[in-house]
Amino acid sequence: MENKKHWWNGAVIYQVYPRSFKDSNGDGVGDLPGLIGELDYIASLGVDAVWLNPVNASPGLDNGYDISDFTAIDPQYGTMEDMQQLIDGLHRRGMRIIIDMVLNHTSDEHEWFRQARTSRDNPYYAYYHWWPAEKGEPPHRCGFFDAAGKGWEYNRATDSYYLHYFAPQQPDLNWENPKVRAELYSMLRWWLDKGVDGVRLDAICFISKDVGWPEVGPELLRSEYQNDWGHYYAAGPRLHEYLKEMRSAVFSGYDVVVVGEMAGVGSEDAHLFEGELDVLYHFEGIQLGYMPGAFKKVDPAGYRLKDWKEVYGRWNAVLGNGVSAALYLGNHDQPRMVSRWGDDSAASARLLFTWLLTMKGTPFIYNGDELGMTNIRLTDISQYRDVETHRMYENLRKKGGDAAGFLADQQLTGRDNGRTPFQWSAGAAAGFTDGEPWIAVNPNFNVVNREVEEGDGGSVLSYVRWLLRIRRSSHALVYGGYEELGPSHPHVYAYKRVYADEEWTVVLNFSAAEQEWGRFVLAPWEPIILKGKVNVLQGKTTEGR
Ligand code: ISL
Repeated sequence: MENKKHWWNGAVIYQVYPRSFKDSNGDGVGDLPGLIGELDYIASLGVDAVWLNPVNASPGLDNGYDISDFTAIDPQYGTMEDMQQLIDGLHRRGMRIIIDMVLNHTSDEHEWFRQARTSRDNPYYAYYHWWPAEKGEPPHRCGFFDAAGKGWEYNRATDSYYLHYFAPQQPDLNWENPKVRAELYSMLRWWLDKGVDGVRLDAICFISKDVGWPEVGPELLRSEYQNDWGHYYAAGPRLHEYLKEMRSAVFSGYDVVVVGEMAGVGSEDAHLFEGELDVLYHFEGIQLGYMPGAFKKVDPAGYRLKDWKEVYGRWNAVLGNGVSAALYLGNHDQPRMVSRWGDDSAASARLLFTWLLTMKGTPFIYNGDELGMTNIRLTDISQYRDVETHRMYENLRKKGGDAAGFLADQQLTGRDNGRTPFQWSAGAAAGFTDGEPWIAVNPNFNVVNREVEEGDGGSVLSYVRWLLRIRRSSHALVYGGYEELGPSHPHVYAYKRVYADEEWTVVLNFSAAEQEWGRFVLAPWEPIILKGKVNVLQGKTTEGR
């Protein structure tokens, strides 16, 4: 169903991880002036909006997802003036900006928590969730980034435990408290008044907790929540109430897009977010190929294309009801797209982009993927910077687990794979910084980089630009219906996109071997795009990076 009411219907969003994008002052950390200097590059891609990962003041334990001041910019990224320049610079180039808002938790260095932890009588105590020690041990909750895997941390001054779904340094806000909600809403309005065009709400599905604090034993977790805490956390009783309230208190007054990061939410519940979110960033696709119930462990059999088709076909069926499903194959929490779903080759990158930009939904391009950047595959724990990897490693070591096996898994799944510096050129540190980069540069930067790809009509970069142009010129690829063709082929994904008398057929070989599909013989990783009967890709996909 067509819905062109808002600017984001049909938009393609480019995600910038500022820490790794471009450094302007030689401290090895990407920053806002660096990013501002590259806005022409971003505009040259042909995207509509930028989603910027958090740049708020933060001790940086989780690279900015631990905010200590919501209305200040962290000095390592720049100033509020830089932020305003970024907003204006994007607008001048006809693009929008979506900022990242972390509302499920704060940093333990946020003023609210500093106060809260001093005494049970402090007014900020009720801004967080506590379990008084006189009641004994709190019921088990999982802490994703906790070295013991625990979601409660003891605080001596108050003789109570506080809840943290992520690291102990990321205490969860108590949304039950109307003061907390009012503060967050006015903070959001403050940002929207600066001219930002949307928000990506981090881990927003976790904000409502069952404050009866039921025991969630392994049996219940298995039977009700697919053995995954994300599903339990996303099933809070007041989630929809809060999202509706936030919509009416904040977003309804602005023409902004609301993207919700929704781990643990399935397609069967997508319709419930109508009138609450505009884009539902679900995890069902990105989690394919992971072992059920084993956080960040890959299934040795890999993912199967039949499951991929099933997931996206099912989500497609819930589209068009006012909430759009995000399409993404990588982000700052994931390994590189081309390493995860392809084989690191430029051919596989082009194939994946063809799907991303011709499928129905809201596509997100993660910075660097447009160059075909690959996993770095670090070999030693000391090379990792990510709190998740370190805490999982500590946890495993405590239990005497298989450290070598863990490191092998991290080469496939570790978040740092997607966080290495953007590869601008074959120069020192890939042209990212004049200093020492905060995390290692992928050694393939001399072949995979923007500079060489600019000059190569067959590069991944050139292909992405071309595809974005094709997409923009077509109503069918953006708003058209989606119909899967030949669903039983194990390696070929084919579908039609139709709008009025405009019809496109996309045939994608998701394998490194030749495949037959009807009258076509597809080369390894080859995409075919037909507009009516015309093959628009002829000669475009055979060479180059
Ligand atoms: O819950 C999960 C799995 O069941 C996680 O995937 C979780 O939803 C995801 O890690 C949330 O990510 C976001 O919030 C984190 C931050 O570290 C990530 O970078 C961010 O994208 C904590 O703020």
